[in-house]
Amino acid sequence: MTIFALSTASGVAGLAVVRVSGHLALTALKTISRKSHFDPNVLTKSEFYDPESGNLIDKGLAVFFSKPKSFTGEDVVEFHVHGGHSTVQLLLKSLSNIDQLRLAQPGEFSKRAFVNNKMDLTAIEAMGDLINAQTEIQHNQALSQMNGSLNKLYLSWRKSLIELVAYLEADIDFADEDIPENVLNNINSKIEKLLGEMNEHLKQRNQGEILRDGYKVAIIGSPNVGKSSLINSLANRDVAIVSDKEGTTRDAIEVRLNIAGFPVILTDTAGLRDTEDEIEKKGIEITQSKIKEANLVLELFDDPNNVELHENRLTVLNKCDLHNNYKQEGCINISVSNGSGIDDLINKIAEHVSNKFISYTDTIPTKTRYILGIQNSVQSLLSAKSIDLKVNSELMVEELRLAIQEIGKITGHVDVEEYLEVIFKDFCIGK
Ligand SMILES: Nc1nc2c(ncn2[C@@H]2O[C@H](COP(=O)(O)OP(=O)(O)OP(=O)(O)O)[C@@H](O)[C@H]2O)c(=O)[nH]1
Ligand SMILES: [Mg+2]
Repeated sequence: MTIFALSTASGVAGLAVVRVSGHLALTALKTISRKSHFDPNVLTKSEFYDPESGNLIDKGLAVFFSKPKSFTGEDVVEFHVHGGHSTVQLLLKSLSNIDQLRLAQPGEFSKRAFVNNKMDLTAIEAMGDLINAQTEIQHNQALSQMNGSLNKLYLSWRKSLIELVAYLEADIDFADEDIPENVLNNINSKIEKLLGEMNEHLKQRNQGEILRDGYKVAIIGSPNVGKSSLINSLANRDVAIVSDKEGTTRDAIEVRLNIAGFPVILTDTAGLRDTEDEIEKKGIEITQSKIKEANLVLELFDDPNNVELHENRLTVLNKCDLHNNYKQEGCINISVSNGSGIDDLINKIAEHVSNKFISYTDTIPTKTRYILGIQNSVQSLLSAKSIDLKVNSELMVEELRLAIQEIGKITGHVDVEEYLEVIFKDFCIGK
């Protein structure tokens, strides 16, 4: 089937792009444009007509990409028309009236790109991340992954594993063949090397989580120190109720911010104190769990005499305006009321989050799916390592196969034919 859909956001806009993919894409374009020829890759001015009524839909531009040189790997056509509901609806209706054409399902263009080997799964997922990226670092990460940084890494592991299996298979099936001694000796050290690389990669999962879910900063402290005032000030809008009554905030209130290009989630929490109030108690339990989850705890005080410095916490003294702009050593001194020190605080948060990315590379596991696949692969490699090659090489092959499968699932390659190819290529067994 040839599929079509509006590829730009719906709504009133200067332009809208409707994409068509499949063997009838060019036919659809010719039908609607009433033109008999389109050069591939050339944006061409055209009028578009409803084939049923013969009415003009719009004047716009069209481009045809001949397969396989297109996003999906199939023939693709793009209609560039004026944005807006009626034009787009008329064009979609005209397309749906053409035989063998139907509206695309969500993600169907990308799925076809994957099926036609235009992109691996990590690149496709990165494309989704790019579209959803809110901050610069998320953008950069998505772009690099879309351009194949992760795919390259996972493919290199997969290739090494396939080579290992190929060598071992050759040993099993062709025991008389001369397998170079050094190849057999190297197998364990190759497994060891892969394990090292995978574990190193897994260590960066924390960065992947931050990019995906945001760097979590919990604002905690006694009641009334100004936690809600601070979150409102940082968010630039009123997200939390502020009052001089102690114990105002009960639920945790989250705000997403972009700090120095990083996604940051700030959480305002219920003030910590002993209380008999059941609801407030619940709120304090939530605060405790937010402290555990947080990448950074920002502890707020409003009285220099109460300040306690905790390691691994950012200590902030608020209401400095009330203390003649008093400055406490070891604290970030701020006043939400007059705005002093707020920039210092933002810089400090930025410093903490960017420190997490000091060893940042563009190959970090950005999805739980990747992490699980690699963890399973590591387990299989550990089992393989523990097997004596001379006693049970078949079992070792089995474990390595599992590892290959796990990595293959991440990128979307799971093809057994590949082992055979390597055997024939490296060992000339067909003789
Ligand atoms: N003078 C002064 N007052 C402040 C400052 N920041 C907050 N306040 C006041 O302190 C009081 C408490 O502020 P909140 O932001 O509600 O405090 P909280 O920590 O969220 O309190 P709970 O939700 O009860 O835990 C309010 O009356 C604020 O106006 C400041 O920098 N200077
Ligand atoms: Mg509050």
